[in-house]
Amino acid sequence: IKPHPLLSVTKNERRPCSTKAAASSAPAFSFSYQKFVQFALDETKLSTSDLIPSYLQNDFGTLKAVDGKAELKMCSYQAPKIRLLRSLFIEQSDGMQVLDFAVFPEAEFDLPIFCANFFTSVNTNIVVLDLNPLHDVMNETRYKQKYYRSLIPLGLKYAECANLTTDCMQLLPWGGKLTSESLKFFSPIVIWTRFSSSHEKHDILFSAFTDYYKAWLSLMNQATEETDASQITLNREAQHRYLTWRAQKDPGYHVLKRLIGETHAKDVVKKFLFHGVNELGNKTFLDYFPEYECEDGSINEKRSMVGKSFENRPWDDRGVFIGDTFT
Ligand code: BLA
Repeated sequence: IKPHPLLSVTKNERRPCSTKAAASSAPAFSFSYQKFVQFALDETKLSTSDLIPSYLQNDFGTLKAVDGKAELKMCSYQAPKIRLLRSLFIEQSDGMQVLDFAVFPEAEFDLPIFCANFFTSVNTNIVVLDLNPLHDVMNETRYKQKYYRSLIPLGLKYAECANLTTDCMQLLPWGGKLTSESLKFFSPIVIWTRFSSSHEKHDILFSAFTDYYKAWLSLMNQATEETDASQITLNREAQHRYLTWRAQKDPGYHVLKRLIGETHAKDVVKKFLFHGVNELGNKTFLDYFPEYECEDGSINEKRSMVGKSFENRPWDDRGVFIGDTFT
């Protein structure tokens, strides 16, 4: 069997902006998500000459964890079609690393939201990489066709192998059951995977990140501004609903709370990571997700009301949803 071409990805060891090499107590091999951020920034600048720092940079830069063992580095930008491009990179001396990188379009564009969420600990990596759909891709075909039809081969490159021949292997296989509600925010090309760290896997992940990011930039370059006010309102509300979900239920929150305490964690989530949750709309979490309401009117702390499901990838190789439908 020929080795898969992606298994010999060339190493790109450029050091990004303000990053020093990994801490001295870094794990067996040194690897850093910071190069992902640098790639994305360089590539965005090639696509849009108008990328400028966001005013959020004044309040969200570098933070030290309360125990002094981890550092959080945040950066944020905007551009004519980009409401917010922001990145949170966390590095802890025991080898834990986190990247939360997202790009949110302006409401005049119905572009997907670029989403890269990577959590690495000594034992495991938890990865979500996707162009999260702004609108429904399960029941409506128009939006799905508009953005994902041409991207299905890209999804298959990393997630599938069933129909390929000799060099077939699943590079980033489906990560198993997940919070059922999350799936509605994912696209047919989502990469949801878990793996133990290795050079190979991290190289493949970098390759997937660069491919997905270039695909997103190309959609952005082609996107034309919506002028119909009611469509812009729909886009804005869809983005607000997405931000509301993530600001309330993101699995990263508990890690942030442990690192920087509850007050800072809430600020980072609501004012930085999911900035817009207080600005783009007035609806509350329970307006969007009423099934989370407790008898006393508070929000259920559980991440999922439905439970976990989707043991296997619930899209076929044409991007048709084949999972059980759920409410
Ligand atoms: C786990 N993170 C997960 C899981 C998903 C995501 C799907 C698997 C657990 C689950 O079923 O929910 C990611 N979920 C997402 C994303 C969306 C979503 C991106 O709904 C978007 C709509 N993860 C981070 C950050 C940290 C992090 C920044 O993105 C830490 C600061 C940690 N994620 C983290 C941890 C777990 C996890 C520790 C395992 C714990 C758990 O399963 O709850």
